Amino acid sequence: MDAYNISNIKNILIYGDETNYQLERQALDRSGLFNVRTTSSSDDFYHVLESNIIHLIIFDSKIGSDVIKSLIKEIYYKGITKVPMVLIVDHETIDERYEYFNIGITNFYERGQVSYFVKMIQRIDKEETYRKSFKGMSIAVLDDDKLQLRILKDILDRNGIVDIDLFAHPYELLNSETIYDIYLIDLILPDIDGEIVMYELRKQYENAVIIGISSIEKQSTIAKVLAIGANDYLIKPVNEPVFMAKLYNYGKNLILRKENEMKTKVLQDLAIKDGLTTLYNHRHMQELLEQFVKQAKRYLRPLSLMMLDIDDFKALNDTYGHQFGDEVLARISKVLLQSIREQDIVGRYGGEEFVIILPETTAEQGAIIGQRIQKNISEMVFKYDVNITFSGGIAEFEKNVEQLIFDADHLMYSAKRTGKNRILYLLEEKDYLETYETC
Ligand code: GH3
Ligand code: MG
Ligand code: MG
Repeated sequence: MDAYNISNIKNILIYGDETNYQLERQALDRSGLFNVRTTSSSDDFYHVLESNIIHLIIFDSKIGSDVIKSLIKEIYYKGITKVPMVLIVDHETIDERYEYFNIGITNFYERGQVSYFVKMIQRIDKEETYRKSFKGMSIAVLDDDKLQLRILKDILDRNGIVDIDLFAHPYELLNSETIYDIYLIDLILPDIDGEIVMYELRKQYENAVIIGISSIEKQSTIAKVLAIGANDYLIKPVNEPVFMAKLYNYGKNLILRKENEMKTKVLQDLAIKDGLTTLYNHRHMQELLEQFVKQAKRYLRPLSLMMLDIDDFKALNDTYGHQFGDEVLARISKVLLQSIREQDIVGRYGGEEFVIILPETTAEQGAIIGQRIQKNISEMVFKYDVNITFSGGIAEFEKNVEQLIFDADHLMYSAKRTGKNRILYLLEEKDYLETYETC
């Protein structure tokens, strides 16, 4: 569904004596998520790292901090890509852990909490995904001081962020058509104050991350910038680790928000679409029809409704199986979509019944679409030399939704009754029995 579900951690390398982390090893294997290599020789360790892609390294603290330190030093020395590094700890103090953290250990795992072990790795994995997405964020930096621009760009470059645009004048940024994820705004600028720039940006982009950067340390200034809608305020010269950590946190929130928006969209789609054909479902078509009827009424515009039902579909299912029937329904839906005009809306009304809303269309004009559908369906080639035909009815709006559906349904029934494989529509004054025409 989305990029956030792709896992980054597949190949894991563990350094240490396996008898000390048997349970953890088993948990990894049981999860079926990872390929695990273990070693307790430094030569083998480097060899594996150099000849394989490893996504996560786990060290067992039982092998001693000196060994671990020299292994990590060597990793950096050899220029092996940085990956998350977990340390299995027992009773290490905070100070000891801090020392490990400083040499590059990213996560600590308390030996024995096996049920948490795989979850922790999955959490690291997710964090890696955020880091990757974060590196892809677009950032605008606005500062009239070229040196400052360069300093900030260097920091961002060093941290793997590539999508950076630099602006030396506020109007350049305000007139830019590009929408950025993150805005870094200097406070003192020519012509307009940075505060006003931030205010304008916030007005336009509710969700953007806006950070003020300035050498002004006055609390009242900071308060004002934050009140205007900036997410944060940093004092120059920025401290790189703090700056990046803050940026990462804001970026992560942005990613989470986008992720949620995407999930909501998927859920909304599920609620209005039919799973097999991906056409709108009955309920949604009903809602759309009501909206279109309102419009047609208000603006006195024509509106037609086409109902279609596949002929003898039960027999097809009975002969060739339900699975084949499903394939036919899915393929027919695509052809229906290709046969309509841009303004028309097609939905699956029920099992093998479809409905098409034809805005700005009289029944007579709708008949042209009916013909096209019949032609396109008749040209489809199916397995077993099966031929698919439709019976249908096209009714034009007169009074209300119920009348429209009733008329289209009635015509469809007449089409069935008079031999199937035809779409009927009413010409003018209706007499439900006799005045219809065939497409
Ligand atoms: P008629 O020409 O009178 O419309 O006959 P028919 O057989 O098409 O109509 P009937 O209403 O008797 O049967 C409809 C069949 O459509 C029965 C049902 O099994 C099949 N059907 C409904 N929904 C699905 C579906 O999602 N997949 C498949 N494979 N078949 C479906
Ligand atoms: Mg039916
Ligand atoms: Mg049918």
